[in-house]
Amino acid sequence: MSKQPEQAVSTGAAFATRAVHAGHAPDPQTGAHVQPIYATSTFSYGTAERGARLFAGEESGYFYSRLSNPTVRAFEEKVASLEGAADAVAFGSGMGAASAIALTFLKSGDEVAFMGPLYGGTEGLLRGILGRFGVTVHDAADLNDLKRVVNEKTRLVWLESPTNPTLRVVDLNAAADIAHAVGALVVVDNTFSTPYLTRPLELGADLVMHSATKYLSGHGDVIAGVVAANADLSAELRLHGLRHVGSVLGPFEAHLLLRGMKTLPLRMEAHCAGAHALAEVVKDHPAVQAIHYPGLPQHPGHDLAARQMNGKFGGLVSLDLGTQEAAWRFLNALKLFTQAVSLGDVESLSSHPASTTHQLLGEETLARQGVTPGLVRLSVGIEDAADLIGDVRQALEAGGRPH
Ligand code: 3LM
Repeated sequence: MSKQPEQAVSTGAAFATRAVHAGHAPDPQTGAHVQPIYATSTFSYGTAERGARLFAGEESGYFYSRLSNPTVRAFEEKVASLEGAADAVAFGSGMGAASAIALTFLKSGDEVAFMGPLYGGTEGLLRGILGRFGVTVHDAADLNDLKRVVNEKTRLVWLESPTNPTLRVVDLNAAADIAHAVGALVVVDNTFSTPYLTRPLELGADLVMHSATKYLSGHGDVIAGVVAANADLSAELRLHGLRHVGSVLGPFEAHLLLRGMKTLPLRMEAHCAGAHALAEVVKDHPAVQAIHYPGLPQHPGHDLAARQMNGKFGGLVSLDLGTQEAAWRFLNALKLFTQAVSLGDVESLSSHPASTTHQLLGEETLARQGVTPGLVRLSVGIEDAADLIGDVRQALEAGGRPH
């Protein structure tokens, strides 16, 4: 058995090759073909001298799984490779990643600007918690508004594209220019696009975060988060946001993520094709008052999405059915789309954002951000598109008639 570690995949390899191979290689000791699960909290450093060197950062190596673990490290390296980042740091959830960014890079007196809507939990963090620590938060309606609210105190500009749940496409390059003009760092939550469609670091972002719970995992069996960035920002985030805050990803979850990410390109192709086909069919249905899908030419962000999302438009479709009653009737009539929050799973999921994921934002904010009572969010899975379209059609028919 060879003791030589095999070459990790080269950075020049294509995306699908890196999705399969980046971050791990057959284990040099055993030849194990899949990255082993290192279920250990601590690592023997052998001598007191080596322990001191590890803690002083004079020698690199594993010594405690809150700081680093080989299975988790493989996941971080795979994400870094796919996002085109120097490094990545894994967290126990998407919200763990978001709060680590806030606690690492903000201090009292700083300001944060975001372009809403963001995922309800992220807005909850920004609006509900940061104010208590003396951080001022601005909600910008569009790029002009963003330009107006940023100033020399702005430390972070927080963006999502497409937005959850309204699927607005944000011009990341233009927003990054506005942020950098005042010296702010740009955080892009890339959960909805995934690096297969959009690589925000190439468009000027400084930190790219994910709820890895969603498309990166793809199978609805793990809660996880991750942030990709350059070496300096990653090191700061690992030291303060991970080591001193502690939202840690476990090795079993990292294993599931590594397995899921190998098929990210295949799954994204299927999600995008299914969502596009569904949007084309239901857009003219009389029960649909508005449809939000960046792949439709009438979507205001269509041209931008075509450039920014690798010619594809994602796996989410939001429909406005006019009233909460119509939305709920529709959701209750769906058979293949499971009613559940979350998204990006191989199974199709459906939800009513105003009463679930975004409920805490309150009526006034929801109305301003377009999260209307009639809005339903469909996360299109990888089932047969004709079956999914048939299900949505029958539920639209049923939704038109009160029970
Ligand atoms: C949801 N979203 O159904 P976790 N960023 C984005 C997200 O969509 C999410 C997070 C961060 C949903 C979850 S709501 C109770 C269920 C764009 C999560 C947070 O901490 O891994 O859940 O990520 O929209």
